[in-house]
Order: sequence, then structure tokens, then C-alpha cells
Amino acid sequence: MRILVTLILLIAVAAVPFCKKAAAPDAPAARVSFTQPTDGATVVSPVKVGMSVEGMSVRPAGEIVPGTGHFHILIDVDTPEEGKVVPADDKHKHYGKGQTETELELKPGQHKLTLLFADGMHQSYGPKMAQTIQVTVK
Ligand SMILES: [Cu+2]
Repeated sequence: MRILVTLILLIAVAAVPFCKKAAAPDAPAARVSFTQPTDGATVVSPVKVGMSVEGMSVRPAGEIVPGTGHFHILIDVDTPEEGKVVPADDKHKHYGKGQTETELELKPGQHKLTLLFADGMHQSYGPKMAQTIQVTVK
């Protein structure tokens, strides 16, 4: 009997490291970034865009799972505040299948591109989970 109790205790102790809480959206390490294009770049349409997140993980849209979300690219618009649902139109693109790259058709000229992470119900994680860059399309 004592051996059994000891065994159970050992298993419980061994399991502790796996019970760590998922990273909260406001964990200091969590952030998103464009892997391409770079800020200030001159590019040609269609523009190849790469999306990356640290401190959280990508998950297809559909349900809210703490520490996860999907990417959005906002074109020439402001970043929705935390908790606001990201609109779905040609200035707010959703990558709800969990995509991390895409190509954007952009008109020639200067554009502001914002990469934004939002939860499974498309609710913005706010400016702290966004990155804005400027590009010039030839
Ligand atoms: Cu979305």
C-alpha cells in the first residue's frame, strides 16, 4: 500500500511541469511580426507576406482557446481595440484556417499594413498583438 501511495505521489509531482498555464495574451513575450515584407520596403503587387507569432500559437478560427489565435492583415485602417471583433471586408483580411503566409493585391502607392492576432471568435488582442509597417507598391 505504501508503495502505491509513493508511486501516485511521484506521478503527481512529475506531472506538475505539464500543468503550466497557457501563455496569456498579455504575457510580455507574446508578439506578432511580419517576416516579410520589411518596414519601408518597396514591393511589387501581389505582395508576398509572411506572418509570425511568439508567445502564443496559431489555431484555426472557430472556438476560443486561451493562448491561441489567428492572423489578420489590415490595410490602411486602424487597429481594432482589444476585445473588438475584427470586421471582415477587403481592408480586414482574416486567415482563419491558420495560414502564416499569403499574397496581397495592392494598388500602387503607399500602404499601411497591420498584422493583428485575434482569438477564435475574431476578437482583437489589441495593439500589443499587432505590428504596423509601411510599404510602397510600385
Ligand atoms: Cu478572424
